Amino acid sequence: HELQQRREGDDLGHLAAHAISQPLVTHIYTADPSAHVFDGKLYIYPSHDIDAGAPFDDDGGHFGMEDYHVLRMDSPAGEAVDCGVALHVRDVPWAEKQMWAPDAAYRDGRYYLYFPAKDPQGIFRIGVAVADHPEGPFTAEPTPMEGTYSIDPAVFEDEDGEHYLYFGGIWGGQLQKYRDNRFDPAHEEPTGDAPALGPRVGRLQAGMIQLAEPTREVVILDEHGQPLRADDHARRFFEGPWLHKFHGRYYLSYSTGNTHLLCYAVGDSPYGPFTYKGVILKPVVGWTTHHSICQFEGQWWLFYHDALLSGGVTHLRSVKCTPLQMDADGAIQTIDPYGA
Ligand code: FUB
Repeated sequence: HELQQRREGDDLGHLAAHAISQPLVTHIYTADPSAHVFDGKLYIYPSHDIDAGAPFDDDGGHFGMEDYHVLRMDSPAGEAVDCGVALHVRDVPWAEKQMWAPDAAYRDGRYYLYFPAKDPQGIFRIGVAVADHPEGPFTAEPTPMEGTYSIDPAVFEDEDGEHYLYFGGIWGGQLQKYRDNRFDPAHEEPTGDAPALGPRVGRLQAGMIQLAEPTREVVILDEHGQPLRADDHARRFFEGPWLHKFHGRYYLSYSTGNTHLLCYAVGDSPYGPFTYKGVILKPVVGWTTHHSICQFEGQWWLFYHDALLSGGVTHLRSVKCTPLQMDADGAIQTIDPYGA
């Protein structure tokens, strides 16, 4: 079963001995870390993994998360403090279940938590919640953000102060059910030499709780300037978009899902297009891989997760961080999470 533990044949003890980093916290399971520097400290906004008792299915129904905890660190080398429950699904009027990968942003004295969850009809929507402090508690808006859908929101603040919301994930994340922002349950992931689906992007209004424009598709090109093909599973977008900027260029990074890689592509606008460049992180223990990239006091860091602590249970993951080498020519050096 594809969504169950990948790498069943792995010697987890051997991988643990060679792991390049340790979980940031071990008293709870955490995943999908979105890291930001606010007020000189690192704040990490992860999913809070639990065993909700939901059966495994091909749509990720076993990822039954119910709330978010925010982690705070004085530095990447320091201890991670669990700031407690920042938002619970019971306090989100429109949401029923599956609080998946979140992100956060700051503007004009307030903090915003962006999160996906399923509504009572089983459709993923993206909501926003507001707080006066980076660790929350966050108060959810009564309805999902208009014009959003699917999963894995990520907010990028450009140097001119504009914020852009990226989102999307195929398969259980439902992105394949949409074309031109319209839902049709008959749609599936494209196949063969058709262009792969990209994540969505839209600029946010200054108030940060609505989009300023309809979202558009982010196109990822190959080395010949052609859109990545749908059957190029080692490179095509699957889920977990993230944006960062380096030497004036925009870096889109993402998970390839069923090939278990974190990849990156580079462009000259937050809207893209982006050209595929390479692999950031080789496969981790567990089916999913999901990350963020954050600069702290001049050093770039990769925040990611794996399922080593739970012995490979794919929906019980732990967030970790490791230095990320951005070369002067703009290339990112590939990381092996187990040091080989
Ligand atoms: O944590 C639930 C889902 O698994 C996330 O939304 C995906 O990115 C994957 O990590």
